[in-house]
Amino acid sequence: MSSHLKQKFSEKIVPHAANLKTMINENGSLKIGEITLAQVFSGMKGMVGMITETSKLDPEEGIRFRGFSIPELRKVLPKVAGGSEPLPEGIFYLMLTGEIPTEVQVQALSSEWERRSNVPEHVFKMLDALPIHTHPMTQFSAAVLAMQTESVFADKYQKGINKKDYWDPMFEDAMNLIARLPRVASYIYRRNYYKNVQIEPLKGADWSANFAHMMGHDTFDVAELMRLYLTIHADHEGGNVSAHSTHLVGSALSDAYYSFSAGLNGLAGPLHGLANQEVIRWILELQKDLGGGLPTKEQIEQYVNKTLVEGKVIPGYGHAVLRKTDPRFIAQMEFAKKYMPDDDIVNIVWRIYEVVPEILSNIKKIQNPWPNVDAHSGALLIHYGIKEYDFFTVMFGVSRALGVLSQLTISRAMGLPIERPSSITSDWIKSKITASKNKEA
Ligand code: HAX
Repeated sequence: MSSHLKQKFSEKIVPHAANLKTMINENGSLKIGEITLAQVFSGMKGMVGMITETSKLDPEEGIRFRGFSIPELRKVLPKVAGGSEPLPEGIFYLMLTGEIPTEVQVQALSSEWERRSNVPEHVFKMLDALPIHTHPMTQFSAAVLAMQTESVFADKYQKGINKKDYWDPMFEDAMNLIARLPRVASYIYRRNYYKNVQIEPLKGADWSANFAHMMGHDTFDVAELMRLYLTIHADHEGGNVSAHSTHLVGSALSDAYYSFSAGLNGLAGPLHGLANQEVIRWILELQKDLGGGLPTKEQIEQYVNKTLVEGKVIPGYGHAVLRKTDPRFIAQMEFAKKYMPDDDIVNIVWRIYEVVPEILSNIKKIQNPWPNVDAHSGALLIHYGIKEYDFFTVMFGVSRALGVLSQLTISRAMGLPIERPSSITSDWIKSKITASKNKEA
């Protein structure tokens, strides 16, 4: 065992997986839901179809990580000296083991990630070969894939490994990949926006502070924002596109690099993670079109209606599961109230929040008129000079790795099988409807 965390994970997961097997053997025929035709055509909303241990989303209350809400985690997870935001190392520990770590355990994890953070040279060469206009998310996903050369899982599988031990090399891959992500992401950032002038990592820093440092934004406040940002974006149960794609690809025993790269490709969609870039793009356009400064509520209202008439979505609003304001939005709002209450863009975000829910709730088809995590995040970054908004989803991706890779490791320990749901044709449905009508007649 190379680390305390690995030892702890193994002690918890091995008996847990065995207990689950017994539970399923004894209760496998228990019905936990019914599937309607409407659900099949609604992107499988509300269908229960997979196990995710790391977090659970409540439509009214928001996300809970192993039972802890975001406000609770901001209180109980370890922080740096003088800081008030949680270290994302802590949420990773929690998601893997179900326990809140101590400060010492979190520091040990920071040090372990530092030791594992070396990125092979070919990854940078590959990035440098891509045209500079390549979207940062494409670069990020390609870099993760290029690092697949380092997969311990793929290597062990080729050499022949017992199924019951799959989780061990997957744990190694998850830890190595997470450790390397800030270096890769900041390389892309500096390549794209700072003429490829790169900044060497800090020694002895936590994961978030080091990321901010390598991006070239080196103040205590930015490191605090980074800690909050990387904590709250980490996981949102299993059905969202990035988590589900990572899980699906991993179920074929593709290693962590293949699986997470797939997850990133899903995160890059504008209805999912890319919404954080779209929010800022939309706000900046709104501000420009309305002559700059802080627009009035009436002006914002008109602009929102114009966007809707053009057949576009209001980015940062709505959610497939949530039915209330996202607690991740609230957490960021609280941060902004503390650090930047007079910032123009932040105030536009707050004014949009006063206007949009009422407009969207008057549109019958929209299930959730409230803001999601992406409605606020960009404004905080811009305040600190991180203005390159097409990079924002990369930062989301760095955080999302914590959730989906801890679940991937758990999935291998639980021996979850290859995922293979059934699909149907519309002819099949028509014949089913006819048969049911004939039965009634
Ligand atoms: N603006 C305009 N129309 C919206 C809308 C919004 N913010 N939210 C939903 N709608 C529309 C949908 O496009 C859909 O219209 P059609 O039937 O014409 O296709 C209808 O309302 C019903 O949608 P829904 O059932 O309420 O929501 P979905 O589960 O289908 O979609 C989305 C959820 C998040 C994709 C949706 O709310 C949306 O497009 N929001 C804007 C983009 C966004 O902020 N995405 C980020 C979501 C959070 C996340 O994953 N972050 O990473």
